[in-house]
Amino acid sequence: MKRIKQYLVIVLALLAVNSQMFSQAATDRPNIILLFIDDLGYGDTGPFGCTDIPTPNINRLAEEGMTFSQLYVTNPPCCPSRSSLMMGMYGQSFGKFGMSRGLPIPEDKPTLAEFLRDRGYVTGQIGKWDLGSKIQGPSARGFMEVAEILPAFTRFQYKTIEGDTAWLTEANGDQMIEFVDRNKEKPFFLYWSPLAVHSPSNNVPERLASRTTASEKRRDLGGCIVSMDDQVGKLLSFLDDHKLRENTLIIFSSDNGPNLREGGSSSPYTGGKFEGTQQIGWTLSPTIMSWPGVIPRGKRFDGLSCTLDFYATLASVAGVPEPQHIQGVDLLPYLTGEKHGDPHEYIFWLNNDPNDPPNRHLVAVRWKQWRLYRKYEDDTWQLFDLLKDPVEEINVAAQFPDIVDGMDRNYHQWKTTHQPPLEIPKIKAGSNIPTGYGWVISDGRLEMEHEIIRE
Ligand SMILES: [Ca+2]
Repeated sequence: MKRIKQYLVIVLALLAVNSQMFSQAATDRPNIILLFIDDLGYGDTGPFGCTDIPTPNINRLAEEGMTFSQLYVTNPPCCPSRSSLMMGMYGQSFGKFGMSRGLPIPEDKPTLAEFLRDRGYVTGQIGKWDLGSKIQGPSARGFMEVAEILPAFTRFQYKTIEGDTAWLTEANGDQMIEFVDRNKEKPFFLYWSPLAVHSPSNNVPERLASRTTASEKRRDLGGCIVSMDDQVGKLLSFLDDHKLRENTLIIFSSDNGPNLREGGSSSPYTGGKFEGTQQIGWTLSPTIMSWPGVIPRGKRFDGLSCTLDFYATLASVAGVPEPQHIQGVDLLPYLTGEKHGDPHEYIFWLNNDPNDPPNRHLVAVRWKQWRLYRKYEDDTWQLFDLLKDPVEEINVAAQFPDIVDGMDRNYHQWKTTHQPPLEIPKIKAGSNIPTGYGWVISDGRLEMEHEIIRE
């Protein structure tokens, strides 16, 4: 704690310099809020067809923005997905081919948070980090205000300072308001990456679960989703009350598909965590972008896109050229109607880390309505027409050999961009965010203490 207070003093001085430097140039920049939910399935919120879990606030976000029907994570699950998001790169480009927790993200390229910080944004993070090596925590890789981890005694239950039991997701909503309130005069970038709605859902309070009409396990998951939706509502109300809504771009998305064992759904597709990692629902993210006055209201975008595009899009929103390493596409011209079609002609997957469990191995390509798939590199390709067969039951590879060949050729071309798999350094993976009720305030270059494991 003493260590944090020391940093606080140093950092406030740095912030004062920063705000002077950027206050002039940054006044017209919109605020950015990225809500990156954990294990939220494509079929588990209202805008994407869910009817048994009420999500009025996410519905409102969709009505005030655009939904994405074909936006993917390229590197499932949690850790690789977040690593790719924060770098704007396929994980394979920096040697990450599976879960590989503890593998560093590149040091020679800016994270999304570092990029926006260096262009005058106050950057804030709340919740789960789960990327990079242990010394690459959020305070080390660009986040200037990081909410401490509340002292939880189950995954989602924690004790308040007064000693009462409370629900973590609801506290996260309050933390979002704290951050926005503190920084509402400046351009800010808030990254909420909650533990919600990851398993386990079984401790969810009855007052939340009773708001859904879902049954069995899905009822508990539904309660967790309802709580997450409440926080979106809390955030929207605060932005409204302070007249910030028009000047704030909100991106809502998920780090991978639903947990099927918790009753999650990727309807109308199939797939998800554990038994469904070979179907498309494992990598399809229910995504919304809302920026009133810029992004059209209530429309759906069907172009092929992925979470790598968030970095490129946010660079564009910040009004500065994206760094050269970015492999994503600026989505804004597609949303405003200047461009049409697929931002990506192809999207690729290759999860073949030898340490990953068998169910997580996956090789796939998306092109037009087609999905080319195999579990291991030595397997024969299968081909699915997602327009006619969204549940991927009919392999049509034999009927369309030219399509298989073309997608295979592009897949091998993509593989030439990979770096060899990296070794995980002997530094323990895991969160280095302190436990407590406050915030770590820094310049986003904090060298956190870390534990070295010696061989
Ligand atoms: Ca996840």
